[in-house]
Amino acid sequence: MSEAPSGGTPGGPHDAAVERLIALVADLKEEQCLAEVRALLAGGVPPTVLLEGCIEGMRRVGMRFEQGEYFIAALIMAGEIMREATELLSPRPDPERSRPVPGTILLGTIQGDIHDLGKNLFALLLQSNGFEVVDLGVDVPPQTFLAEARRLRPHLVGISCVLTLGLEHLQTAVELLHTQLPEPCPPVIIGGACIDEQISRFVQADHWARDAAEGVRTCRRVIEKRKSGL
Ligand code: B12
Repeated sequence: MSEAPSGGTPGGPHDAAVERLIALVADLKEEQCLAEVRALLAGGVPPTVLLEGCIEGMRRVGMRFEQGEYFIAALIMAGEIMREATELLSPRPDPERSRPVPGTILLGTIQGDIHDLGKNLFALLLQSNGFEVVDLGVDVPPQTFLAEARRLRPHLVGISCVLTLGLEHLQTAVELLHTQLPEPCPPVIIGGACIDEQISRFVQADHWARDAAEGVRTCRRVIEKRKSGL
């Protein structure tokens, strides 16, 4: 498999620095990695570029795990590095952008899955764009998504699914949300490492997003459309 960064602009001004960061995450060099993040931030590299680098590093950790080079302890370590890096890189709420409250998103990671770094990143990005987020946490059963959607009447329901093992529950959750709520039922947006266009169609989600930033843009678009009655 190729080791090229999945995001960003190849040949961009920060390429070398981001490559260094990716390698530090992939090699699980916690202290050096966080020091690099701080230094690059101070040097003016945009947080989004650094986050993409960290995510690419995590992807490489996953590949090494698949190839038998890393074991579960490495995934735990990588999770910790990502959590700390995310803290450093978290977008702060921007009062300018958050003036018209865009809406409420009910969010959680599907049953059987305890991966939450991607979900948390999506929640942070939503909040920094003025959305209200109700986070149900991880390992959330389909029935809980339904019960909370019925109670809270959110504008959208966001479900994170990183493990392929979660797909069956994801499909059930989408079906329950589509069939058991009074009209207009909230659209469902899904995301996570195992989600793509094909999976999204298979589980009949209304929307899917490749990454958290695309997810936020989709939520905004969907809510604006609904509000303007389109
Ligand atoms: C860190 C990690 C862990 C940590 C998680 C820590 C945590 N708090 O989340 C721990 C150690 C707990 C873990 C456990 C396991 N893991 Co793991 N893990 C990873 C790893 C290395 C990184 C995941 C990650 O956080 N990435 C960074 C985040 C930011 O990326 P992300 O989740 O994709 O999120 C982005 C987008 O997808 C999107 N997004 C995410 N959610 C949502 C939701 C919505 C609505 C939207 C719009 C967008 C969105 O936004 C994010 C930012 O753009 C991946 C490798 C990989 N390639 O992903 C393996 C990986 C996901 N794990 C894997 C496996 C197999 C496991 C275990 C089964 C291992 C085991 N034998 O026990 C267990 C399962 C535990 C469970 N029941 O969930 C496999 C999954 C294979 C599969 N397809 O099912 C992977 C792919 C590794 C591999 N290549 O084999 N893991």
